[in-house]
Amino acid sequence: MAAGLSYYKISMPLLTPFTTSFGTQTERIGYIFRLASGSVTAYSECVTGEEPHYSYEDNETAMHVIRNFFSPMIADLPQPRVFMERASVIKGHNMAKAALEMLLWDYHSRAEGIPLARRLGDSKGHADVGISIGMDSVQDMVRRIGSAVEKGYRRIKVKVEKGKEFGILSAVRDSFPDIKLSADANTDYTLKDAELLKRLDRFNLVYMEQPLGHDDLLDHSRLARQMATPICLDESITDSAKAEQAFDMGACSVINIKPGRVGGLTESLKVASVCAERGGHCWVGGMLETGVGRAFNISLASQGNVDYPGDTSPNDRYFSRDIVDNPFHMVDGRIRPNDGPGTGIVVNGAYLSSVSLEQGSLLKP
Ligand code: OSB
Ligand code: MG
Repeated sequence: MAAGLSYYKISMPLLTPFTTSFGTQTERIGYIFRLASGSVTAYSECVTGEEPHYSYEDNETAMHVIRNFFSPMIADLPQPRVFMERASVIKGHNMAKAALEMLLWDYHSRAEGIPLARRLGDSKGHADVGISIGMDSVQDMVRRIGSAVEKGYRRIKVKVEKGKEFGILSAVRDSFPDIKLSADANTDYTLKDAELLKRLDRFNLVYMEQPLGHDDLLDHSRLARQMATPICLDESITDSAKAEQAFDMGACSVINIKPGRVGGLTESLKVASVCAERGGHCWVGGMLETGVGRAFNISLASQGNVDYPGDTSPNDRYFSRDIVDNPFHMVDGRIRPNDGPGTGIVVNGAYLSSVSLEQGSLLKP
């Protein structure tokens, strides 16, 4: 059956600006994809943003490779694994690949009438939820953590950067001595900072996320040998082979899995298996997605071998109104994936168009 593929470049203001060591984000600007064939309509989201700060990909590099290389590969509606075999002729561009790979997961699970969480494998029926708190005045961070703890989040992660880590972590630990706490540096340190980083052991973090370079494993393994705090890798783990190497080298014991970063859900499941086989831990991260990308993350986070709480807050933490009519709700620090086929999200087409800067077609039915 002929498939129609459309894109929407959305711009949605965030309820609160989000500050990491690489900058402050005040809106989510990104691409939503819609695949329609017969009676089935599927959606996905590309997690790139306007600037290549988190990785080398951005919205326009993603659109370039999707328009010119990847979209023709999905015209015959292949299974996600078949698409990934075809897409492997293009090096990298994982976020762009993932956008179409996840679109096919949604498409095929909707066509078969099966919830994505179940089609992926052994779902626990819920995701355990943590929160990622951007940098702000220490006072505001402590206040926001208080409200997150009250809402029932199962793990609090704070963004840190070189020079601000002691101020943030001492204040947070003074107010909340017992919470499950982690810190994410988004690559702000080098191995020369090892002495400073070792002094963070006193804060009893469940792990420290991506302290060193975005493509480094070796220095993380050197740091891990000196620190009591476990290392969690985010940016450095771009596929399951990297995950195996990281465990072999002792570069980390925990992995933040983002389907966009590793090229989709097929590869995400492999990374989760590697973590389980090596006696490590994993959880599902986020990229401030709309309700579209969020639904994939929550289905993945509900898998049996994802054992730590993720950065998968409910929709209303990010946007005053999301583009889906059935946002997720957190109960007792958990979110249940939708029961309906595929991601189960109901996209509001009129609202999606109203928040779009641009829309168009890549494949005509
Ligand atoms: O490093 O995990 C990260 C957001 C954008 C880019 C990188 C990261 C993040 C987050 C936010 O931590 C997680 C979320 O709530 O979506
Ligand atoms: Mg991170």
